[in-house]
Amino acid sequence: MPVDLSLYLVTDSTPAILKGRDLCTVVESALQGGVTVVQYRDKTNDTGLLVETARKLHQVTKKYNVPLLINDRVDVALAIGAEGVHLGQDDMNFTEAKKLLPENAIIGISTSSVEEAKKAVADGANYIGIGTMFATPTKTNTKSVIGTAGTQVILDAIKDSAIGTVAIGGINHSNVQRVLYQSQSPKKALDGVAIVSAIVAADDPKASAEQFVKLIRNPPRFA
Ligand code: TZP
Ligand code: MG
Repeated sequence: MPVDLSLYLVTDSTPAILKGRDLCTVVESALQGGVTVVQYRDKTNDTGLLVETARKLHQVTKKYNVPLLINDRVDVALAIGAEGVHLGQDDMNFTEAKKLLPENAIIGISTSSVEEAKKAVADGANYIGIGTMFATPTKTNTKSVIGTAGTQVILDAIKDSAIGTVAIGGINHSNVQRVLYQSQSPKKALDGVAIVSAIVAADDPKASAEQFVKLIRNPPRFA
């Protein structure tokens, strides 16, 4: 079963974004609003805490039949039986992760260039995250901001592949339709958008996710 990447939630436990709320509650609210994938992204080195939180999140995502992917940490994904992992260019490489994870695990790779995207396709990744779309305070150490034009170049380079594609970085209600519309290459569309702050930091994560779902389903009103 291919993953529905259309509204991909990436979590963030930093106080500026989570604002003291309980992560599982925020994620459940976002799931009620229509999020289709959840990536648990937490840069703490506290492995015990990561496993504990991932396990709690998994209880929630399973209720909604939505895959839970773990950022960076193949060991945590294995420990809790998550549906997959999301790996950056500096994390464990695809081949090593593939060897460790169950056959049907989902493996996504962060890419910001044609070269990285082509490698992910050749490796057999399930999907790529493409970005950074727009500069964002949520992640300031990004290699590059590539915008809709850069995203289009990457999509064009992998148009013959069935790999999933999701854009990330600075995406919100005001620009999501432009992102989806202007990034398309003639033969390869984005399958979805990955969002952190516009959902996790929202006063009402459910309402925010619902609004994204509406905007994603309705074709953009501009050319
Ligand atoms: N990778 C590239 S940008 C980014 C990540 C994890 C953060 C995106 O966060 P936001 O709040 O949706 O801009
Ligand atoms: Mg990483």
